[in-house]
Amino acid sequence: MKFRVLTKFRVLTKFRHRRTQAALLAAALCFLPSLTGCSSSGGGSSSNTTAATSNGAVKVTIQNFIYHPSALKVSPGTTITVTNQDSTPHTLTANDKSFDTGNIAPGKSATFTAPSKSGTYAYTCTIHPNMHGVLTVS
Ligand SMILES: [Cu+2]
Repeated sequence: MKFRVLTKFRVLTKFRHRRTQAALLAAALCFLPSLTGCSSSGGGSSSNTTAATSNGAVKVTIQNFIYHPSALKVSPGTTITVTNQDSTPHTLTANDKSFDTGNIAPGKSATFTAPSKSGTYAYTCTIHPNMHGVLTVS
């Protein structure tokens, strides 16, 4: 009886020892991805900044609730074509209402004319006010 208890205890300690080893191994494995983890982030596109344009065709694409580019520089009176590549309608509407595409259905395009007055015009989507862009006329 005494012996039995002793072996049982031994098995238990052996098992415990194994568990701590496993825990240490797991901790070591968890530590490795944390070292390399920071390099896999950064999904934002860097192409969404200012686009210098001529008087030719100026295009804005809406994709994933983002205007591409979100900052656009054009000459006064330029015609700008806005294409909606999302599956929900969007607008491109100046905050001061100086231009407005109205609702653009999914997959459709609309045009608007840049103001004749130089300046910086912030615009948004009236359906999704968290969408923003800036049109610079100069
Ligand atoms: Cu929208």
